[in-house]
Amino acid sequence: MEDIAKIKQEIDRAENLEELDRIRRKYFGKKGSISFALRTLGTLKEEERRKQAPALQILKREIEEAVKQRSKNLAAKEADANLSGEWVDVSAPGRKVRSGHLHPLTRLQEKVNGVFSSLGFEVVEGPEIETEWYNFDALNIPKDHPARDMWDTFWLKPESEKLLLRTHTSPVQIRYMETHQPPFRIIAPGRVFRHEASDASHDIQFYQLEGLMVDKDISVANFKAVINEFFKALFEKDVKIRLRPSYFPFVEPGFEIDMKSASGWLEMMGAGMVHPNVFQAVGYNPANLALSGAEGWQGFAFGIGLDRIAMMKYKIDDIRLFYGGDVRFLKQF
Ligand code: YSA
Repeated sequence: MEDIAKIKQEIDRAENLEELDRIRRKYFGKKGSISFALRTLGTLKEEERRKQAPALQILKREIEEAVKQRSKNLAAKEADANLSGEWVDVSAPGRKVRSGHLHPLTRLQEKVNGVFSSLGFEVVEGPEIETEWYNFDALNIPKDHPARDMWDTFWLKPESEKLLLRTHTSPVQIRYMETHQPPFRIIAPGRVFRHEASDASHDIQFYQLEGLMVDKDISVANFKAVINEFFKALFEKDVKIRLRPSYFPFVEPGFEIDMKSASGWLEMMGAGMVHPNVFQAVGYNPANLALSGAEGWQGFAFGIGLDRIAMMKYKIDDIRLFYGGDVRFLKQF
């Protein structure tokens, strides 16, 4: 008991955690005296061991408890001391937290999706890696057809598998029609890739937004109404657009839509009335236009160049700025 009292005093006199740990090791470390006494218990004669063991256990428990208590007190003291050394200057100017924001093309895509949603279009998606069938054949562009040159293609290895990075979002038309029945209206935004020289209005990757509306008695007039509404809602003013006759194998008739800018007309999208061969490729019965079309399906489709729309909306004169990763450019949005 005398020992216990002495050791406890020693523990209570420890002025910091470091000193306390030194005392703890003195008794409980590998070579500590209490550890040693406990270890040697086994070497004592039975009678002697019976006498000493209970006292030693009491000593061990009491000292451990005393160390624990002192450690708690010292830790609380040290925490207080640390806090009193800290202070806050409430008059100092705050540190500004810099917040990021969406890329201008993502913002534009969200806006465009919103406009088409308000016109009753559902947003769908398709894969960026496509098969030759969806990117070309099902769209009435057979092998060796000169129209394949319009979509300079990145083919994936091994070439025998005929996989490619989609050159336009039009394959989503086929994927959707294969699993859905008309009437419907959809848009499919996404990234496309072309193996072509880049300049201020062309890049090797860019964003398109496919649109497709299929129903009975759909005409170019419906397309014009939708597209006029789209431009008005997006630019929040009347903008000048024009339809130019053009050729895409998956539409008949086909056209391109240009928008007037300060520097002249800029091509924004391709479009047209879905070709009967495309409807046949997905198992739809196409309308016979010669017989007024009442029995079959008709539809219009379009593919908007989203980067070009963004260039017009945000007054950007070089498409490559979108992909340069220059923070000085991105910060302006
Ligand atoms: C046509 C008829 C339909 O029924 C449906 C869709 C289409 C569009 C067709 N799939 C297509 O890709 N046409 S396109 O080659 O003329 O591209 C469409 C739009 O993408 C262009 O009007 C232009 O705005 C944009 N574009 C084309 N090449 C580009 C580009 N934008 C940036 N960089 C390029 N290299």
